[in-house]
Amino acid sequence: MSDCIFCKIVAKEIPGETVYEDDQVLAIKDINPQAPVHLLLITKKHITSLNEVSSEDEGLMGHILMLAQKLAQKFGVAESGYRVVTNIGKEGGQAVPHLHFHVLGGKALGVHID
Ligand code: DGP
Repeated sequence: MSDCIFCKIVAKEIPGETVYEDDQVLAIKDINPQAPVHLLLITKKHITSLNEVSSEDEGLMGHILMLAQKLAQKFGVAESGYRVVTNIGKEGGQAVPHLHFHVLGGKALGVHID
């Protein structure tokens, strides 16, 4: 997707603070962190959101959740607790229409929805 900002970050056309990369996923620090640890785990394949994930992406979904666990450990929030979230669509608060998972931690996170 030529006009997708996360595709451009994956392609290194726009800089991102990379914390992990493999053939399926790029993990970067969020540009506008909501917590001391705020990572974005971005699929290299352009998928608009969880709504567009298909059965062929099952392995990728398992991989990205296991990576969230590993990065939480690496960034020191696994013991204290953290949050993994993906926003979907307009009312889900999704600003960037390219599938990504937020990993948030390093402070007590609120339980409010909005
Ligand atoms: P969401 O609302 O779930 O689509 O979250 C998008 C997140 O992406 C938001 O927390 C800010 C972050 N973001 C947007 N543009 C950039 C960028 O160019 N670089 C980085 N590192 N993060 C970005």
